[in-house]
Amino acid sequence: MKLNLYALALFAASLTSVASAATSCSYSGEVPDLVDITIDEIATYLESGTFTSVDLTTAYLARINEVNPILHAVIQINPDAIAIAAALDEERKMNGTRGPLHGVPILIKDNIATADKMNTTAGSFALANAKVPRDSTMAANLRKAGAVILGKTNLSQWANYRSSNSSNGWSAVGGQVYAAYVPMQDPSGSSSGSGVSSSIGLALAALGTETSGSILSPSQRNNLVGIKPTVGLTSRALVVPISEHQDTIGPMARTVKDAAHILSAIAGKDQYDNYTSAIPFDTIPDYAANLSTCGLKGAKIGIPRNAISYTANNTNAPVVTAFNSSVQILSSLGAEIFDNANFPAYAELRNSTNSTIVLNLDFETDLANYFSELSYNPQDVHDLADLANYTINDPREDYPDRNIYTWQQALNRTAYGNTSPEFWAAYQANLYLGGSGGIDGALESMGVEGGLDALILPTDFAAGIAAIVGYPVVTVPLGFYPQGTNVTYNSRGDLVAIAPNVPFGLAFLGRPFSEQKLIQYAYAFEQATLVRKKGPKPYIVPNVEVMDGVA
Ligand SMILES: *[C@@H]1O[C@H](CO)[C@@H](O)[C@H](O)[C@H]1NC(C)=O
Ligand SMILES: *[C@@H]1O[C@H](CO)[C@@H](O)[C@H](O)[C@H]1NC(C)=O
Ligand SMILES: *[C@@H]1O[C@H](CO)[C@@H](O)[C@H](O)[C@H]1NC(C)=O
Ligand SMILES: *[C@@H]1O[C@H](CO)[C@@H](O)[C@H](O)[C@H]1NC(C)=O
Ligand SMILES: *[C@@H]1O[C@H](CO)[C@@H](O)[C@H](O)[C@H]1NC(C)=O
Ligand SMILES: *[C@@H]1O[C@H](CO)[C@@H](O)[C@H](O)[C@H]1NC(C)=O
Ligand SMILES: *[C@@H]1O[C@H](CO)[C@@H](O)[C@H](O)[C@H]1NC(C)=O
Ligand SMILES: *[C@@H]1O[C@H](CO)[C@@H](O)[C@H](O)[C@H]1NC(C)=O
Ligand SMILES: *[C@@H]1O[C@H](CO)[C@@H](O)[C@H](O)[C@H]1NC(C)=O
Ligand SMILES: *[C@@H]1O[C@H](CO)[C@@H](O)[C@H](O)[C@H]1NC(C)=O
Ligand SMILES: *[C@@H]1O[C@H](CO)[C@@H](O)[C@H](O)[C@H]1NC(C)=O
Ligand SMILES: CC(=O)N[C@H]1CO[C@H](CO)[C@@H](O)[C@@H]1O
Repeated sequence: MKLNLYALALFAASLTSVASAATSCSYSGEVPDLVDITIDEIATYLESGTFTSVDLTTAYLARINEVNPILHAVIQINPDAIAIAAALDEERKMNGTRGPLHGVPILIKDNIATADKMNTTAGSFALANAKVPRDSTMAANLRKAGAVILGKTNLSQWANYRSSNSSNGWSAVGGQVYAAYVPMQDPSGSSSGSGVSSSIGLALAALGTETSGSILSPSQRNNLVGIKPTVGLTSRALVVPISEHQDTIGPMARTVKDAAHILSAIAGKDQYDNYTSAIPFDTIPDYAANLSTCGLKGAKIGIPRNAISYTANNTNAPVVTAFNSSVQILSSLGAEIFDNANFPAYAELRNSTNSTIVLNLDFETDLANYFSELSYNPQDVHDLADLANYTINDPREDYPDRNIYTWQQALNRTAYGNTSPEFWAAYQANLYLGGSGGIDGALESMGVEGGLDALILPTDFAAGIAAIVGYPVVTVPLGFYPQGTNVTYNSRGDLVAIAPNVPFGLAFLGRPFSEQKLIQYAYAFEQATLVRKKGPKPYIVPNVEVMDGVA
């Protein structure tokens, strides 16, 4: 592997210095490095026969073997990956291509179930060797599009719904994930391994899941584009849940266009998840088509400045500075900016514990439903009480050091589950706080006919309000903490949370099912800034490249 300490030391890191840094181009020959290659490029090379899907899959597996002993980003490799790639190569020869994902290796988070030789554990031994009756719809949709499911990514155990004393990216089954921009870097979570894998090319990209921030946050910390789709655009069937009202599955990729290709492949109505019946169109858009560098022209973009004022502090000051510079860039690209498009009830939202109630009660119901769907349940765990007991008694689960505070909070409630009256009141309050008191309120606040098109925020501040109403957010690289930033650690003191060269993002928020617009805006911003390409490089990147194995 390359330990890129030179790059780490060299690069200055404010948005302005990033924008003026020389374009680095580290290709050796015609084919781009796997840390940079895109889906469209892979499709061209597979079509021309420059390399095969077997070559590509072999290279990614070697890359995982190089760095996983240090980064623990991948929890499990699909033992059938090469055979699947070979079949897809054969099919391409005989019958042509299924589409842009044909033969492309993708990793999926270990809470997205597959009915194959792999485990789906959410990082817990409580689910070791459990079986599901069929693939999750996400896995099935990827396979249908021709993707090679290369393996599963490590994660914050139970998607970070267990402990008040754990660390991002830790799971009992997979160990501790580290990100690749700074040694010992906090990968954020809970889609930690998905973020790290995508950032250094352990697969073309990865799927993550989000309840509140679990795609957006690791995407920004790993210098990625992350799409957190509207709840209901992507099916949650046979995905280990937290909350049916907030959970959603989306792509984490190095470019907007790659993320868009993957979203088109996974989105759609599903008989196994009736929230998908809210999708307002009959055919899923080709989100990667028609992307234009002029895509921000005429877009009406609001800034909920009150959310920034409430959240800004000394630590995140460089993020706010870069955000303010990005507003100039959006203007210069033709966007019409509306500052102080504030969230009307933001002060109430910050006082509210309604979201804790919704998640506690949804988790009880939805977790029990997931267990009930297993076709083989070797640990005989059926509900949250069983899971708490299991976790306390299996020393590999690292209890009591990593406590089960969140579960105890849920079990301590007098109400049980999401059909209780307490649940409904809290959920209705959330719909107000995130909707007319939140995102809808901000979009309508400027007296513009039809409302604004979207809102922007630093990704740091964007997840919570969209989470409680299930609205979409797209994050795109914005900048890096500059040299001179004080190093801060996570609460356990074992991960570097903030330091020079740690990446952060810009978030576009919008109405339900407005992904096409948000993707278009993110694309225009990405193409104008190329923050990921021009900024500091990861300190650790695997060496193996696809052409190494091609005779
Ligand atoms: C090609 O398509 C035909 C007709 O759909 C199918 O029977 C055959 O199995 C396909 N071949 C491969 C290699 O997938
Ligand atoms: C599933 O996970 C358990 C626990 O880590 C492990 O013992 C078992 O070998 C795994 N199964 C496969 C097929 O990887
Ligand atoms: C969706 O499915 C769940 C469980 O299968 C059921 O309880 C609920 O009533 C359904 N909702 C709608 C809107 O059909
Ligand atoms: C988008 O792209 C498709 C296919 O490339 C094309 O048929 C369609 O007309 C385009 N739509 C718009 C609105 O530009
Ligand atoms: C500053 O705000 C960030 C969110 O951007 C938060 O994670 C962090 O804990 C805050 N730091 C302090 C010292 O309050
Ligand atoms: C938020 O809580 C504080 C402290 O309890 C209280 O003083 C304040 O009025 C509350 N604000 C709103 C908007 O509810
Ligand atoms: C839930 O939100 C509503 C609306 O802001 C508020 O009146 C209520 O106090 C909140 N409840 C809790 C438990 O935070
Ligand atoms: C708790 O777990 C232990 C050990 O796994 C088991 O023997 C016991 O029966 C469980 N208790 C309950 C109440 O489920
Ligand atoms: C939290 O974890 C730290 C680090 O392992 C440990 O020292 C501490 O005792 C734990 N705290 C609690 C309350 O469990
Ligand atoms: C749950 O209730 C027990 C017993 O009253 C208490 O000791 C504990 O602190 C509570 N835990 C949480 C997370 O609320
Ligand atoms: C870093 O920490 C020192 C000591 O706490 C403080 O004086 C200084 O202002 C901090 N620098 C930045 C850039 O926050
Ligand atoms: C594929 C892989 O590298 N899996 C590893 C995940 O992490 C556990 C615990 O650190 C290892 O035992 C596995 O080998």
